Amino acid sequence: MQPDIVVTAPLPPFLYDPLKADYRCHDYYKSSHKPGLLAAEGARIRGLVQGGGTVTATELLDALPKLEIISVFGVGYDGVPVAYCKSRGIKVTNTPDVLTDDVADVALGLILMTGRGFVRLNRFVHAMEWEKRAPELTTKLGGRKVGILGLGRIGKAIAARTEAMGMKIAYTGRKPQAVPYEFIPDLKSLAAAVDFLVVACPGGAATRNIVDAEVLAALGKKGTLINIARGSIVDEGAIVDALKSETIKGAGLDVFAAEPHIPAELLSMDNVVLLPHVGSATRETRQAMGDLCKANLDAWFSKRKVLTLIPELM
Ligand code: 8YV
Repeated sequence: MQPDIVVTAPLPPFLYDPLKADYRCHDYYKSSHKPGLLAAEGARIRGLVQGGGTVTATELLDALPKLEIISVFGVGYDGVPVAYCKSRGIKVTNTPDVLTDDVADVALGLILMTGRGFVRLNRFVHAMEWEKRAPELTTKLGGRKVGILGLGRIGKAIAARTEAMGMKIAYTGRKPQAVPYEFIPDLKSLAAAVDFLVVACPGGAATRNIVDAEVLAALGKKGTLINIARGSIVDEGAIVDALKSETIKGAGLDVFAAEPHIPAELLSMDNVVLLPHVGSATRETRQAMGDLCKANLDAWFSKRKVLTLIPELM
């Protein structure tokens, strides 16, 4: 008999269709009567599929007494109550590695777009301004310093890309690593030392709003904030204030606190580049993420094994 699984996020057809072929899927995300769905099917459900940013409430998991595995379609699992899952022996898997390069490309793109003013200059050409005057001069990136908050797989891929452009690299994190980059233990000091502060650490309670008004003040007028990780890590009100008061030079943001909502003030600013959370959004990578998300479920239900268990549960 096909295992019952519940789906709590919108999934692309290249993941959802194969899931439907092998599992009895219950679409909690689209359901207009969620309590009814849980009452009717909850006791049978053995798997849950969610997105990277999806917040899974423990109340939902309480209604799934037979749940064995949560397979996250994404690398971030900040929306999963990990301690709760551990206590119930629920496996949690994610999709690391397959998206690392694409997310790092977006960070590099945001550095180029903000530092070299490419988005503003693109608008300049479209508005026929070039016919009237010379384009602005921007900032040379070679020799500038990038500070990476969270030197994990994605942070390291960002370091490799920016290093190739002749930029200097510093980083902060829980501990120094065996890498040829400068370790600065404290986030505020890192911000003070760099031209681009790149947020690349996991979201969740431990990192909520750690990039706050003080860190942004330390980044200062020379500095640009880049975020490709989670909106929750940066105090969004503080970014708006810092940009409005020109406390920082600019920002390149792919992630936001309440996606897809973006604070109106950010939309009208010229020194901000905004993307709609597209770090992993290439056909190739989303397919690979979908394949891995399903492969984790398949391995669990056929062999009681998973491929990419999250580190906290290892
Ligand atoms: C995806 C992400 O947009 O991997 C993550 O943690 O945030 C993104 O790659 C998301 O997971 C799709 O559900």
